[in-house]
Amino acid sequence: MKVEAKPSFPTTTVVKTGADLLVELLIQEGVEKLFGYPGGAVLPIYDAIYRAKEKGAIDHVLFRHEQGSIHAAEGYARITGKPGVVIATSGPGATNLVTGITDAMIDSLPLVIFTGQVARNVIGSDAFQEADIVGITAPITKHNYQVQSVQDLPRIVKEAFHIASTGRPGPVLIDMPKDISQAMVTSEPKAASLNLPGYQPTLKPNPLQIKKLADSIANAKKPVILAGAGVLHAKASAELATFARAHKLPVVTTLLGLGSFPGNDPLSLGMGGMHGTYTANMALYNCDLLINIGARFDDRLTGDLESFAVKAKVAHIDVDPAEIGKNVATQIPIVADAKEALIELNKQNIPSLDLDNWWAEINQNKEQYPLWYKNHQDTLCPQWLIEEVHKATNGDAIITTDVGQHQMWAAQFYSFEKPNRWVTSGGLGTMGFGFPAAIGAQLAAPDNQVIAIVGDGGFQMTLQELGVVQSEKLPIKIIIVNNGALGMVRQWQEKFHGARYSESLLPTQPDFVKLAESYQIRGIQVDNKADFLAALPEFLACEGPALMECRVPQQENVYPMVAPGKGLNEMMGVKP
Ligand SMILES: Cc1ncc(C[n+]2csc(CCOP(=O)(O)OP(=O)(O)O)c2C)c(N)n1
Ligand SMILES: [Mg+2]
Repeated sequence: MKVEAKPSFPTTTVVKTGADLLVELLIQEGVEKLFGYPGGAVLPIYDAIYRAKEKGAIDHVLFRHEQGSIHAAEGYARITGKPGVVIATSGPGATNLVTGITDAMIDSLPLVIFTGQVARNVIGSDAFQEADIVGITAPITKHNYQVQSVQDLPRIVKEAFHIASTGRPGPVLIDMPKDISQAMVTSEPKAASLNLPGYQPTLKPNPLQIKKLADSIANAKKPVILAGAGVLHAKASAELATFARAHKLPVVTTLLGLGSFPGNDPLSLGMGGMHGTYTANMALYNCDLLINIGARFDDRLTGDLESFAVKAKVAHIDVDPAEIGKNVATQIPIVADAKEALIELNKQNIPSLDLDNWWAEINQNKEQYPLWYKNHQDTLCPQWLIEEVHKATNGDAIITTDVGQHQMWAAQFYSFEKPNRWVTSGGLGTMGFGFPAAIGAQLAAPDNQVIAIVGDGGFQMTLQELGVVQSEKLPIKIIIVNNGALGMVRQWQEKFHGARYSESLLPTQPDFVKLAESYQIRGIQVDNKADFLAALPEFLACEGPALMECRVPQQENVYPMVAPGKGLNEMMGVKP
């Protein structure tokens, strides 16, 4: 491929610009949707998008803020397993992506992000809208690039999609100086081949380690599986179910692992961790063999590490070797893709286990200490409303959330029976994630019911994306759990800061119904059970988008809870 240095004098042999080449490469990668926002440094790319869009070769969704575009791309990636592709301009456009990039990194979501950059000859001169996005994102991307020659573009794009979506998925950023996008490509580029000797994720488990785990299972009296998002990334739910059922193993899921194993299965103990079930946490505390499949022993899951799984031998299956032994000493490390490991485990000849005593202990906890809440007569209880949404959708809707109390209630009370129905910001805990993520999920799954369950606080961080719902005519349903507060902060202040509600109450709020209506979205407000039940069927069934503001009591707390610094065996607020 030859490159003409001076773009202003195209020769007759010019076939396309660097930007056209970029868009072509995206189409070759199978990209159907771009999530983005234009600006000076990406004008050539938007010109190329215009041409490709006219031919119907690619679609672009215009957001109202770059943060919205990247959370939507995360929602798209979570539902499809394919990289979400984001475009933003240099400087403020690029820095507006930083929260989403960090979110995708910690929750292992595949993204390929293109940022515009000032032309190479002014990089480092504090040029207009210049920001060192490669430097800024070095610790929050799986990999990043700045393109130095248009000839490198085919290779870089190919590598970026490969790195983002293989092994432990994550975000990859490509910084595109404007002169590269404008460069004239004078002959057809050769297709790039992958050559990444330093990046070879281990997918197949070591057979000796699998055998060691099988032997440990055969000898276990109190085994438990901890299923994390790695099971979902590896599309290994069926293999997990076969494994658990073959040996009658109890299954705890992490917050991000919800749906990797059916929440209504008798073998399911529900979610573990800070707001997990008492049964799940006591099983993690008392087990003698902990089989972690694709979870990263996050502190919200483990509680105090000093008392975490202290009686157990720990096996950890993870495609990212850096996760194994990071927080919890691990006796059986297995570096592998969760599906590959489960396929091998399912071939092992493990004698049938006698777990009757273990199950008796677990089932007694299940019976005596289920998730609970005070179900007041008429008051619209947030936990109850989530149970009603579950009933009305047969547990089949895609649920996205913001971060806070409503997120924990959704995790607790919308029993996830199927994989890829749950889109939440786990590791970073990003308020404002839920609504734009729902947009991405709906674009990924146009025929699914998508419900964004958001907080009154979080929704106000990204509600500008109502404009996208309006323009794209997306049938998203938005449920605002309005407690007039930054509820989770209020709860911690109540419990741990002497009920001094410092800056956590939201006494003034917009009229959410009018706000929705101003975007031609149906809006309704309810504040009691009867009105909620009367409105719900039509709300869910209506063809277009709709927003329901649910006024719930401010003082409601999320229970049970492992207080900060406490162990999983020290839960407060379990059912009396
Ligand atoms: C971007 C961001 N800022 C601050 C926080 C800290 N934080 C965690 S939960 C929460 C309150 C969320 O309020 P709301 O969205 O109304 O949800 P609720 O807890 O009331 O259900 C805050 C401020 C955060 N997680 N993310
Ligand atoms: Mg709130």
